[in-house]
Amino acid sequence: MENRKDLFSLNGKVALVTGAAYGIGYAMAKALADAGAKIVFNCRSERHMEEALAHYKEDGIEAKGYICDVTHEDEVRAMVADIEKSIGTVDILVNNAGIIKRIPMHEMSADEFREVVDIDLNAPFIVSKAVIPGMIAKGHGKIINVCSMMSELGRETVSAYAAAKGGLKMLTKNIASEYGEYNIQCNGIGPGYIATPQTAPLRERQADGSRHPFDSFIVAKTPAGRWGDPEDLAGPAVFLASDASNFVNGHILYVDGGILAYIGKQP
Ligand code: NAP
Ligand code: GCO
Repeated sequence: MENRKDLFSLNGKVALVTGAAYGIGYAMAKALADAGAKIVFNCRSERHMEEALAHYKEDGIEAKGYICDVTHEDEVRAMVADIEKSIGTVDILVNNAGIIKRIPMHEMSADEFREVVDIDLNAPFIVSKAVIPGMIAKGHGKIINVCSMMSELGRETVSAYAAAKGGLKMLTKNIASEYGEYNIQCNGIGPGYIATPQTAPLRERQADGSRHPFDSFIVAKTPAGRWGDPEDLAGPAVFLASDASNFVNGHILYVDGGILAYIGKQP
């Protein structure tokens, strides 16, 4: 590294952030753009795409968007081929797209379980598989998988999500193991409880105007004493996408305000 000031620069890099129409994906994509990367993203909904492109433009970011369901390998391969043809090899992949279904396991259908695992675990395999050949040819690459506290812990009603995110932690370690020799680093980011549409049901005000019990529970369990903001993921994402992390591989970086370290405040 000639000049340490370039350690976190992403100038000249192409970053694909899946599911970056809003939420954590949007915040990470904006951070990567602010560090110099050219942003490409995807989602399934035309309405989300239109709103996202307007949001990126407002933020001064010339993002390219694709309507692509990450569980459909043919759509993913076509998207990556078009990116490589029209913009360049994908240097940075953030597997962010994900869903959750909060259903007691004994009431969850096998199809509902499969849908969560398909998006949260199978899709990161599909998208990573699509970009790795280009990264090998180019001699470098960064893959960042958005894991979760549920990569480490379980709780009621999130069996499919925890199984998927636990598997994603191990997929991260396996990609790191299999492709490290090609100068590809694969790491995970594990957000704590972040205020996005995905967690909105856990923060809804009660009929009497009081806080949702889960909202109060999370604030008490988090040393930082607050929910995370998507912006809290910006710095960790740039770190794992940049030369600053070239010898970090197979690591899950938890961005959780300390919740995984803390037994919780006495009621
Ligand atoms: P979100 O607000 O629900 O956003 C999810 C994004 O993924 C949307 O852009 C959605 O757009 C897209 N998406 C969903 N399924 C897709 C598919 N099959 N193909 C393409 N795009 C798809 O979620 P979030 O809270 O930002 O979470 C983002 C990631 O962080 C997820 O992997 C989540 O599991 C993880 N995470 C979240 C938290 C948290 O507290 N919020 C904590 C830890 C980890 P469309 O619906 O238009 O496709
Ligand atoms: C839930 C939440 C969590 C968060 C996140 C925690 O219902 O428990 O949605 O799963 O989304 O994954 O790291």
